[in-house]
Amino acid sequence: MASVLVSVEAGVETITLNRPEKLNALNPEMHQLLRVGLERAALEPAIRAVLLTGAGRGFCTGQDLAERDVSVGAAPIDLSVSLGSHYNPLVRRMRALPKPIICAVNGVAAGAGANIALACDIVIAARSASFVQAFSKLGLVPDAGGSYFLPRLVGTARAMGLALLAEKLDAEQAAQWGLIWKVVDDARLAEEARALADRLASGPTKGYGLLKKALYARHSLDAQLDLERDLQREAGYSEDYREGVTAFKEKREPRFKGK
Ligand code: LHQ
Repeated sequence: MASVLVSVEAGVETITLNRPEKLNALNPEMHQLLRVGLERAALEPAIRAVLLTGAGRGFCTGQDLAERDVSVGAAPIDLSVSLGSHYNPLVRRMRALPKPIICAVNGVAAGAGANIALACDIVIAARSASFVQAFSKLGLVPDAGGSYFLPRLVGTARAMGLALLAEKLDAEQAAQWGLIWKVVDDARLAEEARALADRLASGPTKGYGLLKKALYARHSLDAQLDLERDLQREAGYSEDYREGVTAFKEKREPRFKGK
């Protein structure tokens, strides 16, 4: 079985991290498969939403620590190499994908695994799932976007506590703090995540891509207003805008084509 499974059904590309015996800790092969999966999502118009999840009892525990030789006498490891070649391009690719990415956090999300979840556009978690900024336990700093996402999502005080203490934050608390969108019962996670993905995959895909650009931009109000104007111009030229307005006037549900 591949260490990352990719399947496409009804406009949704599902990417499943699949090394359950290691709680889906990431190795170079997984990064490569993730890259291919996300590139496919970017290129294929038939894919209108991505659903990211993990197999087994973990979502992802970040970098595979077994790959790091830290024995006495071993050469020091330049960790910037794997950030530069794998993690940073992954997070950039996720944020730049002009289609929504839903993350279904099925279990523990630790280290870079937690922050890859936070890089998704909507995160729903099983009640038994948890988030751990495990980095400081290893003497490291939050990476894979963590130092950016955490203070913005939960404020500096909570971000600091999470990063310094590296304690597990349960899914319920994560939702209460605004780190994630919502929590569902374990038995309902797959179904709820799929329903969300289906809903987004039948939405105005072009508009979603533009709204990602707007919400992830970090500008002054002045520059943001200009950006909104430019993105709205583009959104207004879409077929889906016509359909949305027509459906409103005809008092029916819109049938978006994603164009
Ligand atoms: C693992 C891992 C793992 C290998 C569980 N590696 N085997 C990014 C890029 C570039 C540079 C450097 O850093 C980074 C950032 C990072 O992501 S560094 C890694 C950060 N992650 C961690 O520190 C998490 C390490 N894992 C844990 O602390 C525990 O596994 C947690 C608390 C997540 C879960 O604990 P348990 O439920 O008790 O499970 P377990 O520890 O027994 O894990 C099950 C197996 O998975 C076990 O293998 P084994 O062969 O003994 O059954 C673990 O060794 C393995 N595993 N995470 N990251």
